Amino acid sequence: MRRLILMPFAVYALFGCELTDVTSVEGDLATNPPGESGTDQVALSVDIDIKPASVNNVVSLQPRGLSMVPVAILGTESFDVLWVDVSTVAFGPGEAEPVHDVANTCASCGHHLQDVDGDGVIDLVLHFRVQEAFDPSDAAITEACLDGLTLDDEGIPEEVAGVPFSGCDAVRLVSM
Ligand SMILES: [Ca+2]
Ligand SMILES: [Ca+2]
Repeated sequence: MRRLILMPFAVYALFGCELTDVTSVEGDLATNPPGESGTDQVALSVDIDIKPASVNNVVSLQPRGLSMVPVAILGTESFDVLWVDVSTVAFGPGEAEPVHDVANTCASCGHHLQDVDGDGVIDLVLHFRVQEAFDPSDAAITEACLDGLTLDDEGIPEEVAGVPFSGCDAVRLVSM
């Protein structure tokens, strides 16, 4: 383990460049979650779908109203969305919190379980205020990420309880 940690630093020192191989590390963790060491804080990689009904994922930055952007955390065989601690979830550069007020402000707000991609595995749909997730200065970004923690409850496999997770999806911000 020590060698694994030291090597990237050695490479960094030699070439002065940033390592970009994070994706493969996360991919490995998705199928082989952190084990006995317990100190590994690299996030589990999850799949998310910004605007589940949309492929282009266009989000309007128009500064009016409480426009919401839905984001689905996709469940898989190795990641049950019931593990998600919704209170820890943050989305976008602005790290917006999911909207909790289901009853009053709008019918489609709050979060719910739905199989949005039709793969037979339940997904978790959360809603975020566009203005909290994005700022006009973010207009050029092409990807937005969501992260959070899993619950640390009984019934959740120990290796995935109370651990960070993260996922990204393409997005196109428009200001008109
Ligand atoms: Ca989408
Ligand atoms: Ca699904």
